[in-house]
Amino acid sequence: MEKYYLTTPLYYVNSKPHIGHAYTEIAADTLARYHRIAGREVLFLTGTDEHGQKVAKAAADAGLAPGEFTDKISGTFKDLWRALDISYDDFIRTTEPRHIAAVRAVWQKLEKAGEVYKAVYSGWYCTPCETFWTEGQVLPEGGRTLCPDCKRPIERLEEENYFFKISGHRQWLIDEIRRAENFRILPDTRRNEVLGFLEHNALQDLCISRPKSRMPWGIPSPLSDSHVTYVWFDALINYISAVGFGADEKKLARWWPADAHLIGKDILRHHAVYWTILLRALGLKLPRLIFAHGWWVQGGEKMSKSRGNVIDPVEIAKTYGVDAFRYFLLRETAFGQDGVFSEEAFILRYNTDLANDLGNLLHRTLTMCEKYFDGSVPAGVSSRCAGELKEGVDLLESKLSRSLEKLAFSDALAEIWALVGQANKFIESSAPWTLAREKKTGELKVVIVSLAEAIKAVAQALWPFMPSTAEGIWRQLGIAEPVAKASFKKNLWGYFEKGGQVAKGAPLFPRIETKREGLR
Ligand code: ME8
Repeated sequence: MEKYYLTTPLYYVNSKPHIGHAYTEIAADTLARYHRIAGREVLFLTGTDEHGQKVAKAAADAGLAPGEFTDKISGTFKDLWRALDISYDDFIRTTEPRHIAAVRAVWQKLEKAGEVYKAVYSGWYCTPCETFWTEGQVLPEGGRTLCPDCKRPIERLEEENYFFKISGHRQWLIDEIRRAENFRILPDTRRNEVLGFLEHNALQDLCISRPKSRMPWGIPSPLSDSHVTYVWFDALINYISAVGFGADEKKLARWWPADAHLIGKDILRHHAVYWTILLRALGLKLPRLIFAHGWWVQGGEKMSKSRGNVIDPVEIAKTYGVDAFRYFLLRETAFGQDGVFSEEAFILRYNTDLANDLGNLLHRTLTMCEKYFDGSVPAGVSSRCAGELKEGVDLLESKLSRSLEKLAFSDALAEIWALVGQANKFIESSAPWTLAREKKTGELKVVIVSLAEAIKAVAQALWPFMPSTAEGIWRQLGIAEPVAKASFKKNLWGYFEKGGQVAKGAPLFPRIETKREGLR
């Protein structure tokens, strides 16, 4: 069976998750579900990044020992993923023994290969970004020195550390990115950003440790009792520690390289430059794809807990439903671009796309099944007697796979909604109420069967995005879930040739009339 290994970033556990984290997770979940029903064996990895100065500080602020604090916050991520129907296969925490062992194995392998050395690090450090900055990169402002990325104050460090030799890796990486065969960076804007960085900067060897005396909350280096691993160097290794690096060669060979690393554009360089070079130094293949999506912004700034401009995904999902939330995030903006979350925009999409277009299509169709055929999809309509929706149904799966191959979630949803729109128009143009009045039962049957076939196809295509909605539609159409999932690739017209019994339920998406108090 073909495999598909996909990962999300490991989120810092300095505070509970917001919609930015939910976004990456929902996109990854959609992709994982899509590849599963397309017949692949999927490994969907997510988890939490638990070491480093930022987390240690958050624990101290909360008055808890780091381990106690990270257990608690890591748990809130797991709870949210459960609430949002995230079907991850593995959740890795960087404090787990399997990960710690792999990080230590990486240190040892690099040392053996002569890739690490000790020297004095003299430069700057940004704790919110957990990033080292050189003198030339930082922003001096009014007597303070700011991080060039997040624009917050940073501290000066002068300490003995270990370095990983990366300066000689520039040219092959540029060549690989340009070739874009086995290793791709998407979208193109991000690929160009990485190429620009590599072409205009000399690579500086990467500092990969912190002195234990200053920052004890990290994985001890096997090379020195007085150093722990720099948090980014620790965290990136998760993508191989979870698949057995240093412990289970067979598992590693089965899953590596990753098919897709989904990340936000904030951590592109760490993945596209430092991670790829580390892989090369370890003799491992590069991932097939790094996709850096855009940000949810609020008040012109990236939504982030430390800026205090976050929206709580739990609240949104509780108020409007998990699937509506999943739909909005993936439909509203193209995956590579930034998006603005507003409740007005959310309600508009909900009422237009979900309540009106999709909800009404199902409701009207099932009402006609009840009214004209005793609650059934009538039998006896040959699949050769196609009906005008057939072409849209036949093409849906290939359109979907073309869009999802590029992680164009919004386009994929637009394709599905094009069929929904076509089906709604078909109801108007075929006027089944007239056919019923004029007792044209044969024609009426073709209309109802066509609509049932189209809705079934819509639900199948929708399942990766909105699993419980799709399952609800199958239930109302009287289709068993395993049958619907198994037949995804052969999403063929003709399922209702023998008819079927429907079970109309409550509307899927009751209209929202008023905006809730208190949300922006
Ligand atoms: O960077 N919009 O963790 P993190 C969209 N631990 N996505 C957002 C977002 C926003 N406003 N805010 C966060 C780290 N994200 C490291 C990663 S990986 C080995 C280590 C999402 O908790 C997006 O995926 O800061 C981003 O890259 C990630 O959360 C950063 O999460």
